[in-house]
Amino acid sequence: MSYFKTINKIAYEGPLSKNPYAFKFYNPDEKIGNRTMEEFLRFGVAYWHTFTEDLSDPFGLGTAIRPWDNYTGMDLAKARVEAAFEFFEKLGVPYFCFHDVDIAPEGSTLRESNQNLDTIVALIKDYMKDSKTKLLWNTVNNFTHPRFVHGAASSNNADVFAYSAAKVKKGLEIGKELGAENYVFWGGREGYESLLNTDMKLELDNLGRFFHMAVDYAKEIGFDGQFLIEPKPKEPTTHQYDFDVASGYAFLQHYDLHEQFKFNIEANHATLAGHTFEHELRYARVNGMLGSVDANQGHPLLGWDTDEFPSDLYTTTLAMYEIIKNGGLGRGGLNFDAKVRRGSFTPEDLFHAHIAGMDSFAVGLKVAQRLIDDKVFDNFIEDRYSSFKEGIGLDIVENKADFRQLEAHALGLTEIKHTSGRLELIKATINQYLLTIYAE
Ligand code: XUL
Ligand code: CO
Repeated sequence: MSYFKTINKIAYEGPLSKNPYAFKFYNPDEKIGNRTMEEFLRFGVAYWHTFTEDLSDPFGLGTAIRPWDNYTGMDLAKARVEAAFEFFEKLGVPYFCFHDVDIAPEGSTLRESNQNLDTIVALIKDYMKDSKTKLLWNTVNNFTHPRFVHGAASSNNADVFAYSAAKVKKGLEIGKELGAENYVFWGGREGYESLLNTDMKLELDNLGRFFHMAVDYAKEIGFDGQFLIEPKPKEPTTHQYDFDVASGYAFLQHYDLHEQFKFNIEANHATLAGHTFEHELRYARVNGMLGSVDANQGHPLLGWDTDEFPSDLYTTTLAMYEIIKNGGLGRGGLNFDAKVRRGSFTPEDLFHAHIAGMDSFAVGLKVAQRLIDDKVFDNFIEDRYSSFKEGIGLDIVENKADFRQLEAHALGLTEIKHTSGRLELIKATINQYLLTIYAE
């Protein structure tokens, strides 16, 4: 049975195409450097937003109209798998991602939930045999059910810690079974609402213990996916422990987990933390911790996670700049943790949204590669820090200077000369690159 009958395989038709069901910029086979766009961008579809989500919000019921709406229970779960693989095939996307509860309904006991998962995982495995689409990462949802009211691995309740561990254990087994490239931890309830009733030290220690147990179990069963922490500062909790990359990195180092984990960086989470997307990518990159990306964008006027499909080319360019400088994403990818707007409720909108996101990142990739080839930032930055290439600056970076020597240098200064930061020129140059990349 076909769920998207009216839609054919999405092809690349070039920047001037007027076909809404074609890529204008994402050309999977086009070489950028020594990799194809498909190999570089490693796009993934988020199962929850595309197949499970009904577009409800805190003030309104779901609006989504989906071809699998007339099914319920396990039949619904199976229909979604069938629809998902048709969607992947038509979009030509190399990866997908899911939480346990996205693919199979929870049963009335943990045992029953696991049985439901086994049935659906077997079905997914079957579809994967004939599909080029692989599993970028899976995770478990340890935040929606009321049992997680006080947290999961950071709960005050040891039974919930155990339940959460059992779910992650199953998640790792599923990751192994389906050959997941990564396993993600997003701590939706791993934080607190108020310090007045919270033992922060115990919660952090328990979270550290939990991650160590996960690492140990993965090793034990031979699951070799890369472990990723996805930072988010707030929502649903008031304060989440994996606040941003910097605090997450400090946590990982403190609990001696930094060799086992990298970060899955989400654009909208970065802005919620008061950072730009590229700040989070840069912070992870320069510390060797950039693992994967949840590609979306927030709304500048709203203070919550709107999870929009990426369309801002300026941001995709600066994001791809970081990713190229990182040498790509390795086992990671660009997962569209993004949902269509509540008003975009038709199945066709799922295609338009992904095409928009894929095209936006393809442009970002091309422009960023050109900026790098032409050393637009590199030349500016090298020049700007040239004082560290000789004299006292060289002594500083070679760890040869001390406070006495620096004082002597400062006392001998008659004036301090500065050079312009040239920010307006740099921004204008980015605009020029953005507007001329397809002009040739
Ligand atoms: C929530 C979020 C999650 C994670 C996976 O804000 O981003 O969907 O990506 O749990
Ligand atoms: Co996410």
